[in-house]
Amino acid sequence: MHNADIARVFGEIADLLEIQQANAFRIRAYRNAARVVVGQQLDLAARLAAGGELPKLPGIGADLSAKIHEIAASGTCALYEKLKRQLPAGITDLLHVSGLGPKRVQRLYQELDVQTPEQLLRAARDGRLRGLPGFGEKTELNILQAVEAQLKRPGRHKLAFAAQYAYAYADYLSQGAGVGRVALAGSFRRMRETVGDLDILVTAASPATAMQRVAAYPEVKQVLSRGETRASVVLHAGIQVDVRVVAEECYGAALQYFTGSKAHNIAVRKLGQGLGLKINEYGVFRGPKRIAGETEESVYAAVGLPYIPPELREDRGEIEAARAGKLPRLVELADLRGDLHAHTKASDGHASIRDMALAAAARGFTYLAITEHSRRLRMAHGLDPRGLERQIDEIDRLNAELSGITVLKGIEVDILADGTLDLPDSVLARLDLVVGAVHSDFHLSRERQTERILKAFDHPHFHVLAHPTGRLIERREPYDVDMLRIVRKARARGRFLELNAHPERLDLLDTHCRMAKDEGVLVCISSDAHDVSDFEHLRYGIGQARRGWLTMADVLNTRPLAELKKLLRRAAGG
Ligand code: DGT
Ligand code: CA
Ligand code: CA
Repeated sequence: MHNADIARVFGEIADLLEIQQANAFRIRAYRNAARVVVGQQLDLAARLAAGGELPKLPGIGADLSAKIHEIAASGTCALYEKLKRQLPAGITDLLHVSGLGPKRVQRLYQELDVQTPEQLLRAARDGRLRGLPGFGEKTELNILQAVEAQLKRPGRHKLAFAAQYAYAYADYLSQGAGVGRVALAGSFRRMRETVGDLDILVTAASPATAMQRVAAYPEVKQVLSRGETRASVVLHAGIQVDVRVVAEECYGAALQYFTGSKAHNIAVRKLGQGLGLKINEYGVFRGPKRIAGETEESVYAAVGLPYIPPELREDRGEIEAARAGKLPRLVELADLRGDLHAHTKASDGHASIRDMALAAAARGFTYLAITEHSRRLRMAHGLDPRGLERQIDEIDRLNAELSGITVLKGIEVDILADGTLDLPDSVLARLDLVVGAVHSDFHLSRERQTERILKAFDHPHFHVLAHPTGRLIERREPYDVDMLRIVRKARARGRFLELNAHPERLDLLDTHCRMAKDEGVLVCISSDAHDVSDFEHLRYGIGQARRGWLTMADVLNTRPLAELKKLLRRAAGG
């Protein structure tokens, strides 16, 4: 049991309670517990198993603590089992169909006995949804399309979810007798937003001993195949892991090979062929003679290239750029000077402004923008003008007292369907930073959705477009917009695009980052933190930015505060 497994049980409990329309506070308590548990660095189950105590966790009292003990020990808890007896297993999958909330899921179950996405698809195709109260023909069509899209998607895992298992397994393997190096390769190393499976490379004096350890890992549910130097296993979390054991001198060639992407490898091998070289996972060969392979650098050098960072290895022009000496110097986590999107208790966050600011300062940040939701988002306790005015005053007082970090006054204001903003100009004018976001009317036509955002860019106080496509990874498709028009308008008006680093979002997409860079629009990499631990999200945002070829110069929040303020003022003036 890892933290993510405990969190998954809490998340399922919250989903099931939600379908039963239980008390909202109770549901929130379980959602909060899931979030807090998954955000812990310490492996809770391991600590308990070793006879340790649970650390104090925010919002987790005696009852939830007892449940953590129960789940850590047995994989489940009595409440979860009880709820699963009341509702069919798998019904929570329906909540992940875009456009279906708990009320609709319950109605579908009660009226049509729909329990799975497949059954939902059939019911929608037969036109049985439109008769239900609150559904209608248009809703039926939207649900049909959403469920079709969901069923078509191959089962991939979000990067941040996979990371919990990846590092734990790699650690375990590296503690084996005679094990040299352990590296995570594949799409995980390339920081793709989702991974199909994990690929782990191990060097070991004795492959047989290493292989035994691979299969003996307690998290392994099933061994799919096991040879002398390779194995594929499935973990209890449902993730497949491919492990390869190679000799120490092959490490570089093997790492290069198993990092991929396949398309990148094919292009590198072709370059090698042109030079009379053969490249495989054991090394680079001229005839029978091995000329490189100990390090990745040596493999690239053999074909006349500098080292190419894994995030670029997609055969999207990186080889040509490398040949021409034009590889970008990619942005790094340490380049960020601050964060421009965070929530506090005042809307749907969980910490005070002060605690968020101190946590940001502890990471070495010199500024943090507080950007609560605006009033339209009632579910998230969005602020009305008076609430925002109060927060502005609070931030002024706090800034007078804090040193080393500046709290910027911001908002994540809803862009309404007609392109106007959800708060009056008079209060927006008092802010350092206006982040605008689409949180409603996802189904507008491409033309109208694009116009809506372009119009928001014309607003005199607008700065940053938050999570520009609105997609939720593996859960909600992006809304339909013309991104090139948006990028060009941002350029013309001096606006910025956010790369939201929340593990569910990673939005801008990598290709859009590159488009923004090519068009000269700065991207800000933002955590969307709802708690002090959420600045960790930025790691994944940086990965996505690097996949989008961004350098330090392409990123807004690598700027020192004074320069940032100048850029924001210029945007507002333009
Ligand atoms: P994924 O797992 O779908 O997220 O994507 P990858 O890139 O991790 O793909 P995977 O796990 O099938 O293979 C890992 C790496 O191994 C891949 O990126 C490149 C290398 N590889 C796998 N199969 C081949 C192949 O047939 N030819 C070459 N050149 N490389 C391969
Ligand atoms: Ca893989
Ligand atoms: Ca694989």
